[in-house]
Amino acid sequence: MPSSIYYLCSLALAGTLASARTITVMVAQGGLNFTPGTIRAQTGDEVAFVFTRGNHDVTLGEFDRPCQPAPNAFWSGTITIPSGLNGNATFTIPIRDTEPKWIYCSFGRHCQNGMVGVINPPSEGDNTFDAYKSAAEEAPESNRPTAINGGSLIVRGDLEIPGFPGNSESSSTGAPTGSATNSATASGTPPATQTGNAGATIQTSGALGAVMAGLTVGAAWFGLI
Ligand SMILES: [Cu+2]
Repeated sequence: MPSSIYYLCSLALAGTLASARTITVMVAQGGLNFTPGTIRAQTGDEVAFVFTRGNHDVTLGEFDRPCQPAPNAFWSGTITIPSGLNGNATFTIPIRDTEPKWIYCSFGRHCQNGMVGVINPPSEGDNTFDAYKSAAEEAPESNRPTAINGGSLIVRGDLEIPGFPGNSESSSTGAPTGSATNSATASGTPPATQTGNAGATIQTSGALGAVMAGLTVGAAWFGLI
């Protein structure tokens, strides 16, 4: 009997692993939006936000407070990718429950201009993607957390993010792309280590958060999409 139980448990585990997905969301590929804007994910899935251009972020908000971060919100940090630069960044969050998660870009007035989305919207009721988007248009301002939180950031190619250790390491060796990992867990955030051969990975840390906050100010100074 123990072997049968073990077998069944193994089957259950294999089933769980097999069904976990990574759902890709493109950031600002065709304007100020997330594509798709409505994301359906199951517990155990991951959602990967891919940044390829402009100045953007992804922030966890709340339906009733559009363009404002939720308590302990996940935040990618402001990611700046100048046009013509060969590089991209991916911020991946784990999905730990199927509660609705309202998201927005806090850069400039992107949230007010429609750069919002939702993971697992309610199946009924008034809290819809369109309602959130409409309410965001009226939001007086956008705010964001002070540090990258709640996910892992992978940077690839020539993209330079101040304070991102993988970039300096890869450039100092002369390699076109490098691999470096820096893992440090922010308080209250379960670790989710990722590594990549063609990228550099970072977990949230207090020091990086401070640097990224500075980057946000710098990016805002440029004032462009
Ligand atoms: Cu944006």
